Amino acid sequence: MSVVGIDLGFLNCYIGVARSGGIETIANEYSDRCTPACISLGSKTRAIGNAAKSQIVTNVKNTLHGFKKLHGRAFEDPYIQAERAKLPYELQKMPNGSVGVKVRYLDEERQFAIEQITGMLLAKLKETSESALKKPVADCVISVPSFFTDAERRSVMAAAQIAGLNCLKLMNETTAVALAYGIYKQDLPALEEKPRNVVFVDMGHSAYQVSICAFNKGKLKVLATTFDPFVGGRNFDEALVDYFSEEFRTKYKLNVKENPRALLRLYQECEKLKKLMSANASDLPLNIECFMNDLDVSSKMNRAQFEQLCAALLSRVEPPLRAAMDQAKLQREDIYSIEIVGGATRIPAVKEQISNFFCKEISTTLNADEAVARGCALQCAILSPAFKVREFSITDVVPYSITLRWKSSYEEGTGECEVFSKNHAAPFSKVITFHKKEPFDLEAYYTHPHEVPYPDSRIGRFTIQNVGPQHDGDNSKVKVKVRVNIHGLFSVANASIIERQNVEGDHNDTPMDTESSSKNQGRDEELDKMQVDQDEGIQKNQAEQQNQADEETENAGTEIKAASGDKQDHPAQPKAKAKVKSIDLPIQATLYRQLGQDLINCYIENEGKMMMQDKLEKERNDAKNAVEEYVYDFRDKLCGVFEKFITEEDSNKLTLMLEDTENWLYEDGEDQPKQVYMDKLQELRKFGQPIQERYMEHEERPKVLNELGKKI
Ligand code: ATP
Ligand code: K
Ligand code: MG
Repeated sequence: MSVVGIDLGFLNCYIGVARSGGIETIANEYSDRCTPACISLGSKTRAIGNAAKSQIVTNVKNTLHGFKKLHGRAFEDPYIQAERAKLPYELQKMPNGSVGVKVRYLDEERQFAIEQITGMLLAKLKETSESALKKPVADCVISVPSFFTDAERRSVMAAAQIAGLNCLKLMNETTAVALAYGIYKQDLPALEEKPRNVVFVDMGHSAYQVSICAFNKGKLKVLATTFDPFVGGRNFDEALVDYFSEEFRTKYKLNVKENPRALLRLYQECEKLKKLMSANASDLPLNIECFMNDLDVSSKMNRAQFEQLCAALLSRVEPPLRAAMDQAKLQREDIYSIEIVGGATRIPAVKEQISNFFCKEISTTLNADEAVARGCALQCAILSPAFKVREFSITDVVPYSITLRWKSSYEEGTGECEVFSKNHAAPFSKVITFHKKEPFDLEAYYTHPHEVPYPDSRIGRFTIQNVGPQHDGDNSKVKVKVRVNIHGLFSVANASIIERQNVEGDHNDTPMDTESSSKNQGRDEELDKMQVDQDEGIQKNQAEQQNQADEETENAGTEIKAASGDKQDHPAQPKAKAKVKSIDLPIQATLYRQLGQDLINCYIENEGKMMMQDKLEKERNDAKNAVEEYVYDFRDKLCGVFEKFITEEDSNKLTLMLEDTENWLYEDGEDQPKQVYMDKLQELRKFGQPIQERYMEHEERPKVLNELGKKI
């Protein structure tokens, strides 16, 4: 079984694999370890990765890039509308209200959901892994920004499913980096010692994330994550683009923003210039030939000017650092080191902001491009039963606090309670007890809508069904388990009703009273009561982590715990005369922006069709190329090695035929079915084969004679 970690970047994707010798990042068919997050749809085939990137400027409307943050959002979302105004391809509202694209593919107008697009990219990364490892790949760990909400995470999970991947964990990018940092460190403090606190900073193309982790031998605990989801390398590119567009408007009277192709070229050139400025502080040129209206344009910039231009962006580096320190309740002197990754942290002014804040040199020992993928591969190896890795426990955090609100349509009254606070350990389960007579709804949402980087703060609604009163008409005790799972997803995992039976004696002696003892029975009738029964930290050792990859196993395990708790209470209390029985209740969940499995299945089927189409198209092209190659090879040989084995007349005839075939390839034969090329090749071979045989025989003869000679 292969073990793969995928850094699903906004601009650049990387694949890490665990091999017996350690973690490696693997290269694609272009010998490039970075695969651009780019998909180009054509009239015959799709190009994904490097091949697509080269089409950004030539196939403007059908080349998709910059789509990572279109996941899990409503089409009307202000972020989507702002992106829509800038993206060169067309966004489309999907029937379920989420985001898709409208493109031309196979000479037809086609619509794709964002999950399908990321699905295509992930399928490509899967294929790259498979051809490098020479075996099938399914299990993987995929990175997501720590600030991704439930809807975004679920959308990426759906994309993985469409790609045929079995995502064992969605891993927060900065946590992956922390794992890549910690697992090889031999000198971490012992468990009973003060932990080593390390700050991880990742600024990529689209976002900026900070996390602070506490390390001890064999474990890491995330203390806080903070972020600015809207600042990254692309904002610096944009600042440059705005500046030069303005300059070209006055200098050359060009309206760059109205010409999508010119604008894309300017973006590419500005990105290059930005990178050059990281290495060089002096004046650097920006030249673009035939930019617009056949005009060549040129300008220049130096680092000081760039920093001035980006002052507002640079001022956004500090707040998340400060917030992380506040949330982790640490002082600067508590920090052992600051590790930075992500392409945009190579900007000297960004580094400077970070090191100034901590009054400390920053460390660049991690591979800035590959650390996320390596961490994901390590996590995948830890989760995979097929792999032996050093034990390392990882406790992540909940990025936004989560509140449950409840009401029932049958009774008056609502209530609410924050079930997970920001930076609460995750994965984590809690059992909450309600006293109810009727089915009821639990509405989960992010407590502070302003913290969530999009307007909709709902997570989902969970209806606890089949709830009824006790035999005596009293409220029933309903235990509800809520959890944030290994992917960082919230759910109401299960619910059960505790039924009293065979009551013969004092009702008040039932075990439930230990929980409701402080309550006035009368008030139970009016209002719902909730209390957090037990907190189960479930990130203790590797064995348990493995269980968590398998939701079923884990749920079953926790359920038994909850049930056995009741049973133990009961016999332990000599006064108790009632028996209790725990019965599981059905839960109906409605998750916001969740794709239905039917739709996902349909997308899986479509991806299969597109893959088949790509495969057939590749085979067709290969068949065509084979004809072309044969023509060139045959022609070379006719005036070379074959010369002695063919009459001049035949040779002339064949040369003419080869010329005809070559012309045909550029004209009528340009676009033919695979079989036509195969037949053509067969036909050429009919002429070539006999000459080839005569030639081979001649070549072999001396050798054969030689061999014979030796034997005699
Ligand atoms: P995200 O993390 O937002 O999903 P990503 O992981 O695809 O994005 P990275 O590959 O970490 O992003 O970084 C890409 C960004 O880093 C681009 O904006 C790129 O221009 C920038 N970058 C790379 N090298 C340099 C450099 N030497 N100087 C300045 N910027 C650089
Ligand atoms: K990346
Ligand atoms: Mg990244």
